[in-house]
Amino acid sequence: MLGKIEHLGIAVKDLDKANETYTKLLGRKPYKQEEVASEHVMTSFFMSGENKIELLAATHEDSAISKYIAKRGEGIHHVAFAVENIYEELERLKKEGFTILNAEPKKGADNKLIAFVHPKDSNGVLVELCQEITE
Ligand code: CMX
Repeated sequence: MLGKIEHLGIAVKDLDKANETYTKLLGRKPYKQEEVASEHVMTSFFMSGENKIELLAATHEDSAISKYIAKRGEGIHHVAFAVENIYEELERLKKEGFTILNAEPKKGADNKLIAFVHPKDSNGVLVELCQEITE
């Protein structure tokens, strides 16, 4: 079973400008900025109450974020759900017929193991599973 919404991912063209906008909007600064080289993204994270927002900007033209913005413009890119055991959940979702975009979970931003479900299988929403890395 999936847990709480861990964060919302928002695709942005210019991370510095978006940081300024979201700092004004939320009334607080990002608590961290982190590059995920394997995904060709630079991210920044904000808390709003108990909720987390991730801004994502492409660092390379091959990034999923560049393609997304070229096709659909800036906006909500993915919804991430916390899971306790990502391997078990991926097996469950595969059996349910969802297309998993990663052969294996991989290390994402903010100390998480992550994997994605194809948006075509979830009503146009890219779903991310994320499990806290504890060791
Ligand atoms: N949400 C909803 N739909 C999306 C989407 C998204 N984030 N990204 C792409 N799509 C749609 C496209 O609009 C397109 O729809 P149409 O067929 O109706 O035109 C379709 O999916 C195919 O899109 P595409 O541009 O041809 O892109 P690809 O098929 O090459 O890749 C996807 C799409 C989702 C498989 C790929 O982006 C992916 O593997 N994403 C997971 C990894 C990722 O997003 N990494 C960046 C974030 C990393 C992080 O959070 O750290």
